[in-house]
Amino acid sequence: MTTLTLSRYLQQKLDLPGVTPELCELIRQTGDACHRISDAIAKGALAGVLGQAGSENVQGEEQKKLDIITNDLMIAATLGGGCVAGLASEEMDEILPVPDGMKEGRYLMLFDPLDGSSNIDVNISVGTIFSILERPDGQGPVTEQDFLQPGNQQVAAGYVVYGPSTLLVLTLGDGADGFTLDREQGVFYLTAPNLQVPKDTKEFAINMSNMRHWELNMQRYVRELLEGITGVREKDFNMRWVASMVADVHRIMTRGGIFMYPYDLKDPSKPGKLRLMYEANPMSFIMEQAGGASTTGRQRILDVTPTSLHQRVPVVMGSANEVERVTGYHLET
Ligand code: AHM
Ligand code: MG
Repeated sequence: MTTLTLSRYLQQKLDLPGVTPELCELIRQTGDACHRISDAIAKGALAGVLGQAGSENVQGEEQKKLDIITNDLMIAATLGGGCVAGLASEEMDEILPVPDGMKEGRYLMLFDPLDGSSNIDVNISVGTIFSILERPDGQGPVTEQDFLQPGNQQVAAGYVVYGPSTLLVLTLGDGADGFTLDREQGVFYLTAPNLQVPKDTKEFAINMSNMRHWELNMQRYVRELLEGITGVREKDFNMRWVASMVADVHRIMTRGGIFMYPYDLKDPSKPGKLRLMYEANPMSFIMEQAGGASTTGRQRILDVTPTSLHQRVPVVMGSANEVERVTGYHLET
């Protein structure tokens, strides 16, 4: 049984370039928020937290009560904690700078407080995703432009899966490590050090109901997977789709696989469903740190230059050889 707590783990990482006591403190604050979120989710109907809130977020999606509760918990744990200059969230139209009179820190945090929220009312795993950037040098109030940095500038990223147990996976740019929450103590313990995603796989995750809307190269790739052992791939593939990115990607972090939410022509104004800043960037950073790969189908996600806070991107991530194949098919056209 491991005894390394998240706090002590962070202390040990202080030798790494770019890791500061302030960054470690911000991650501890985020861990506390996720512990509270885990409690709220576990109480479910008993706490009256399920169902719709009756509002919409900036992207026109209906907000659940828990979307708002979890967003508030993330803000409460971090905004006044002295480590951030501002926050941005999938659930907030605008950035949230540290209010006047409160201590400003050097970091910017972006998060999806409740990923996979369509699963919440049916008691299936959901998650929280966060991405931490350093505020660029500058004076005056923090601006949206300060947040618009490519994913390769992230100093840390993590996700938490609220499943049968609550798991945090974290990277500080030195590999990816997994922690399990001891709910009674409220402490995360290191339980899965140095996660490694196998290069090859026989498992894929995609919402197949969109197949007719994909580009032809994506249709070709998946059709070949479905041909099985007698087809060009000469092996049988298995499919899994939880519809919570954190849960689908966590399975891949554990045993390999490929996760795709590709570009589709259903709504040409949206280049994919997932959000670059809150979902694709942090998950790509973690995936690469575990030896996996992540692209839009045409470009490494971490190299995409963001143009707006809530922008969407196609996502292909997981076992490196499989991601390379999908990307190769896209680049042929
Ligand atoms: P959300 O942040 O509003 O929950 O949306 C993102 C989720 C991802 O977790 C998941 O991969 C995807 O949406 C599921 O989409 P679909 O409904 O097409 O299965
Ligand atoms: Mg999400």
